[in-house]
Amino acid sequence: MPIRIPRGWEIPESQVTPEHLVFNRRKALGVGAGLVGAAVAGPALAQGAARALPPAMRNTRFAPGRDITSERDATTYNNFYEFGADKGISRTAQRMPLTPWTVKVEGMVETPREFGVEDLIRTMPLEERVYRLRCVEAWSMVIPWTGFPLSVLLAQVKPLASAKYVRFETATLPAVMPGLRQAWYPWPYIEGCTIEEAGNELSFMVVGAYGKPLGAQNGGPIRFHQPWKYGFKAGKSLVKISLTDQRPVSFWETIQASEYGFWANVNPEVAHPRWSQANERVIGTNQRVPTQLFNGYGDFVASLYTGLQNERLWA
Ligand SMILES: Nc1nc2c(c(=O)[nH]1)N[C@H]1C(S)=C(S)[C@@H](COP(=O)(O)O)O[C@H]1N2
Ligand SMILES: [Mo]
Repeated sequence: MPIRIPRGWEIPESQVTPEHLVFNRRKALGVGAGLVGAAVAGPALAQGAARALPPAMRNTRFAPGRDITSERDATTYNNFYEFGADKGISRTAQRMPLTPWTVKVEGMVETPREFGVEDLIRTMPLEERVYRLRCVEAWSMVIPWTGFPLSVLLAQVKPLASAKYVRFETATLPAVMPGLRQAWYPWPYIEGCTIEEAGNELSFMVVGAYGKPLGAQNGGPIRFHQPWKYGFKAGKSLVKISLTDQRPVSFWETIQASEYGFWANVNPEVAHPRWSQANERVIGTNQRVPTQLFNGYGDFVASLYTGLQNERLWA
């Protein structure tokens, strides 16, 4: 059989197939625990304030199948409209004080609570997950986040059976967020998901990246991430998480519902009204790679959507 040398623009097989996910999942189930591998960097200090993050084991159940994006790219190419509408907000965002910081978890719960992020970092079961991030703008990164499952946080407040949705609200700090002066935007930045999606094991509360406390530009000190959805679903710098029976209407949905819907699951076959979603630019490389259904996480999440084919699941 002739050896075929892939051209530069061709995609290695390993990046196309979700097989590695299936494999790791089986392996993880086989040994009973998903937490293996070496600890990442030890306690690290952010600039200025004494924020620390204990070492967290990498959970290899969620292998990304791609190289991790450089820390420099992930911390300097950002979407965070509260600080400005371009990608270069990281320096401006450093003005946001990240400590002390509290997040309320309230609404349709038995025991509403306000958590200090430093307390969450000390008490929650921290792990590192290397997740893909697919922006609706057709670029992507691979980022090692440190955090804990949203389900563990919600268990602390005991959601009522009547709660159907989770609503995430970002801080509004006019003194340090110049973007808020753009008064035509529907601040605060709101996002949401169903209670079933919130309970999925992939739904992750993020308090660190690259083994360090989460920087302001990435949504420090605490943000959300659901890697099978477009990145805009991941609310940054959260101050409130509410359980509700009303479907939250998000920031972007308010601006343009036809382009940014509630579900926003990644699907290469459903184009954005203004561009294709078939492939994505991998930040830090010259590559475009095919986009995968559910961003490659279908084994974990596809079952959430059975019976919902009448919903606009993909945009
Ligand atoms: N509060 C808030 N959260 C936000 C955004 C934003 O503008 N404001 N942008 C979203 C978008 S479009 C993306 S792609 C991701 C980017 O996260 P990152 O900068 O950490 O890569 O954050 C999401 N969360
Ligand atoms: Mo995005």
